[in-house]
Amino acid sequence: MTLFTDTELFTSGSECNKTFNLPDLELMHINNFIGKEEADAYYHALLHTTPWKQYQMPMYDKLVTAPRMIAWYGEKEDAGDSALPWTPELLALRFKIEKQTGLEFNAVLLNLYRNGNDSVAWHSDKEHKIGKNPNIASVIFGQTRPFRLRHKTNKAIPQVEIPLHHGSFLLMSGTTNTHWEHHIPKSSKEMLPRINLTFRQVRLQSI
Ligand SMILES: O=C(O)CCC(=O)C(=O)O
Repeated sequence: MTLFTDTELFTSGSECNKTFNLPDLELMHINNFIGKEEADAYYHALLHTTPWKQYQMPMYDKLVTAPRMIAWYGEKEDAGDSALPWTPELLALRFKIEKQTGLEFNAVLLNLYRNGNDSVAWHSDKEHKIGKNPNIASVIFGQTRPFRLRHKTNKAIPQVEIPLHHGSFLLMSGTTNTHWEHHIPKSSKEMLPRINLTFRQVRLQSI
């Protein structure tokens, strides 16, 4: 796969880390969680060495190809037989996130958005695998894309949009995933690849 690699174009963001005072929403957002040079190195390593796969997702009565590529890592006993073994890069990121949050994670989903056509539709993460009020910790490398959140039932609550920059960190915790959905929209602008890593707490036994 040939992809753009010019990370000089990536911005790490300079705005302050914001707190969001909205019902049922618990977010921790940190810009520059990983410095530019280190973020560039992670971006290149992950882009070129990850065995990216197309993902077939069920939609109504058929399977459709998701508009992004994925890779799934973790211990097989927690994350299932399809999970790849942890790599040194992913373990280093996991430990950094665990230190930041005081939480433990045992699996990570990598998403590759190759360009502006790639996206993720409005959804919340499946509860049967990650528990009712899961903690989901993301690290982002590459193209800044807007991350949108909307309340599932109370449409009077404004949507939230966070531009997630190269090297940034976002934790969704508490009731966020139960009451809010999130989404990365498509864009008609020319876009470089974006890699998102979502660290999760999975328990196969609870299914
Ligand atoms: O790419 C992102 O920031 C979001 C990824 C996501 O929604 C997911 O993996 O469920």
